[in-house]
Amino acid sequence: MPNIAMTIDFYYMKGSPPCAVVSLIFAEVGIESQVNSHYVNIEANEHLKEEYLKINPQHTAPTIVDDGLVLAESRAIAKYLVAKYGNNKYYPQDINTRALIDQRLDFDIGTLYARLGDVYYSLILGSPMNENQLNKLDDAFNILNNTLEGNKYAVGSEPTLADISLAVTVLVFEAFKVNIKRYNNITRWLTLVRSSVPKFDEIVLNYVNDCAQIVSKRGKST
Ligand SMILES: N[C@@H](CCC(=O)N[C@@H](CS)C(=O)NCC(=O)O)C(=O)O
Repeated sequence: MPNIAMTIDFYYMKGSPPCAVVSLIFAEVGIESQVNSHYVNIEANEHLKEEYLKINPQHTAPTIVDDGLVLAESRAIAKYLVAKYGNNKYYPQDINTRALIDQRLDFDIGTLYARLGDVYYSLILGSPMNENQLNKLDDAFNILNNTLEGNKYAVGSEPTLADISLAVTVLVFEAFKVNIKRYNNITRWLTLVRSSVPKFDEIVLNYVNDCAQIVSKRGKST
């Protein structure tokens, strides 16, 4: 286990895919036992309380505080933890490999996960997905499916942060009953990532189940 002097404070929300990415990285780099988790209850608006805004004015989770460093944004946190505690396993130092990993991470957060957000908000507001949203979703899946054509993982022949990040997003889509089976490469790759990143299912499925419950609960109450 990497030697860390202090505990890392981890502010998280239930059912949050970005928090799932960070939780999984804690486990993968072997520092889970040194993490001090703080649940931020979004339903009680705890993320908007002064105390939390002092830590993260962006009022999002995940946020970590590690030896005085305050960091928000799940993918930035993931890169930091892997670089600091994981000897760059999942984020190799080769410039071209990193550039491609960064590209996939940006595609995830800016396109695939963003489109998941559109679907998610429609669902919790109780409105059906409109055709434009569905076409955009299909477009994002096709881009990922094409990226994976002839490739074992999202970048290269070993799992990286790109796979962890994208696979969490795709698994959440599945929980929303989006049928991913017709995207052959994604289906094949998701199975591989789930079996080759040791704690993937153990950590991520809890978040996915909570996320699905929140959607069905809020969908019904509107
Ligand atoms: N891009 C951010 C998104 C984080 C995010 O939006 N988290 C949600 C929970 S899933 C949140 O904190 N929502 C409360 C808010 O935005 O005020 C990341 O990857 O960390």
